[in-house]
Amino acid sequence: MQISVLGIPMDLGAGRRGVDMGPSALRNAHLAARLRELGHGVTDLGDVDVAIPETLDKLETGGLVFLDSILHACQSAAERVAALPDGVFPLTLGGDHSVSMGTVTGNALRGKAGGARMGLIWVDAHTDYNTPQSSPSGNIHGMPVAHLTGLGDPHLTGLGGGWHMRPEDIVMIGIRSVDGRERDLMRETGIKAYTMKDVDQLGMTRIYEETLERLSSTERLHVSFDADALDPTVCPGVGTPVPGGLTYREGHLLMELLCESGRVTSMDIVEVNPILDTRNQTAEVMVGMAASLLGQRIM
Ligand code: DIR
Ligand code: MN
Ligand code: MN
Ligand code: MN
Repeated sequence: MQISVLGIPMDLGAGRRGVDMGPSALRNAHLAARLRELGHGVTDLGDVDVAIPETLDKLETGGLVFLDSILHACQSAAERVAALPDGVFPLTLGGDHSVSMGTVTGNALRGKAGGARMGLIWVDAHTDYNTPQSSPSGNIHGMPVAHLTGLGDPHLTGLGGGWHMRPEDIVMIGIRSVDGRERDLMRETGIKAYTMKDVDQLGMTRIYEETLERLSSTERLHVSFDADALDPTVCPGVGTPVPGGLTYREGHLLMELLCESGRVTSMDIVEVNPILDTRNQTAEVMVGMAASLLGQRIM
């Protein structure tokens, strides 16, 4: 397979600095070499241009912090991804999770004017379903899924032209931190969220099987993997660590099974923060997750 790597070095949507260095940390963890070892062709497209926060006025449109610059970076990411030829696997590197408003949109629009019916597997400690109104932090990285489904700030929901995710085409895995009003919004949608309780109780294999069944009428699948889904002992280099996360093996098992499904056509790796990390461990773990999704096997 041909894999195109695209970095979106943006930390404008997060409360803490440093995830703008995520793409660099992932490249340093031998991302391309690991994927080439699996027999893939890898092209690194470099990075999307992202504004430097120190050059910006914090309060932009509508009182949302850095809204204009986030919108611009997401738009560029969406255009770059949408322009990739069919059959290429886009591997997009964040950046904070607001980059996925761009990458998911770009992947849905790829090869299909008006947007494909794409399933979204959101691997995260958080549901990222805040709107500007519900958010206690005001950080846009806690809001991408809401905006992908058309809820929230009109500039951000406008990203895909008229395209939006159907809530029933979204499955979240690893959830253990949801804000009060965000929980109410989640309850009103058809989004399926597998919490850590579900992971403990059902096991990852059953969750995988249910997820595939649930998304069976979509054309293709996108995996958006927030490093904070994994336990902080596995991935310490994240801005909002939450105890009780996915184990190293649960993460790999999910990626291995998704690979076997043959249905995943794109992936994001987001929220890797080298400033908070221990010797680039988090980037190395996340490169391993990408390798498992793209065919690495134990035997
Ligand atoms: C929190 C944290 N729910 C917020 N969200 C994070 O700010 O909206 N998402 N960290 O990854
Ligand atoms: Mn997230
Ligand atoms: Mn998260
Ligand atoms: Mn939209």
